[in-house]
Amino acid sequence: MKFSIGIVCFPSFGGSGVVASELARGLAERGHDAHLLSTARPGRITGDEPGLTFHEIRVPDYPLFEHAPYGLAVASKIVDVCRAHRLDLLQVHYAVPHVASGLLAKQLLGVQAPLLVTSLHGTDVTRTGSDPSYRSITSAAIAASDGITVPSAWLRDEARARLQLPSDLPIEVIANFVDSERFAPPQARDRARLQSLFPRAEEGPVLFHVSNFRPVKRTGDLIEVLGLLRRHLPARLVLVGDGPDRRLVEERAKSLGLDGQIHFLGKQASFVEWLRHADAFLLPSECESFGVAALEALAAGVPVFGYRVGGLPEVVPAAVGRLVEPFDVQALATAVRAALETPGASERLGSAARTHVLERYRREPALDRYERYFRELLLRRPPEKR
Ligand code: GMT
Repeated sequence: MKFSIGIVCFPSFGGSGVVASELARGLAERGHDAHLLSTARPGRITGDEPGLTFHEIRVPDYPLFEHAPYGLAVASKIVDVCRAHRLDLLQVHYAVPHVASGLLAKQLLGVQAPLLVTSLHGTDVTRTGSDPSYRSITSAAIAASDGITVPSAWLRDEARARLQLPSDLPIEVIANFVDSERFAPPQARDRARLQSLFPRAEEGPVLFHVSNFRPVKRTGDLIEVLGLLRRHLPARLVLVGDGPDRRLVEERAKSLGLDGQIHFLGKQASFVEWLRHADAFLLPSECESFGVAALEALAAGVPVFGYRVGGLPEVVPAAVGRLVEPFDVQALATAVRAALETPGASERLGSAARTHVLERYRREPALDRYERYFRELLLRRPPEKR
């Protein structure tokens, strides 16, 4: 059964945008009619692809508005796209404010309305969605959705508790996935690729980090870990992404005299050519419902190190990296050092990481799960709506 689906997401450098756009692309490749709705093309969707149509959500400003009403622009675009393309399903990624926009659009569309599927991601449950300013409408709109997905069992339980969702409300756990052909280890790991980013530094292990540099990522800890490690090893750190804490990270590095040992690549549509030559990936987040960035590193055969928080233990078992007590920077540095100094340890973890990803997080089985889930929802519709 082929279906037409609208997928709403934030385009920003972040896991939910990556998952939404990869899903849209994958469903289009399988012959479904996919429509991606966002304020800009998400980084990994660079042009039109067969079966995949991008619809730009415009959020016009007006001097009267202190804050442009983004949620209304989203709802309005959904209505327009549904009227023009008769969508069967609408999947909104990140609940705030997308689920409320989706529900409003659904009510306006009446009998033409698609099924509404809400895909929760993380802070839409733990921060924004459970903030008193947004909670009533977010909880009610999630509960009124026709389907709900989460990437980890941990986030399912958090959503039930924090948003006080009915205990019998079905929530489907579908783990995030990775394109394991694109994120793959190199034929041979070649540190020189990364060494060229530090022309004046002596050769040594390279740590890698990718994020949007929001406070939840605790990016300052990266610098502390680097400082602790450098008492023993000539380690360096490569950073991908940008965001509010970047300046703090740069200042802290400078104050510790580590600025020559870190290299900021900034926002990159593709960074795997560097990532796959790294020795370790650091993700010292305060919380991660899943950790797509960790998954991409594991797929590239790079072991992951971070704190035992949220859904990360579901993605990073001990065989593929180390998660330590939150927020013990010393323990984190010790774990990384042990992997780098024990002969063969980093390679063993990296090779187990690749196998772990191929067994559990490949793109095609994840697309199968989504397809199956969407079809089940569609088949449950009353006959007059099919
Ligand atoms: O929830 C967020 O903070 C944003 C979101 C994003 O768009 O990057 O991140 C969440 O969703 C990702 C995709 O499912 C997960 O990999 C991240 O772990 C999760 N972030 C948090 O839980 C902090």
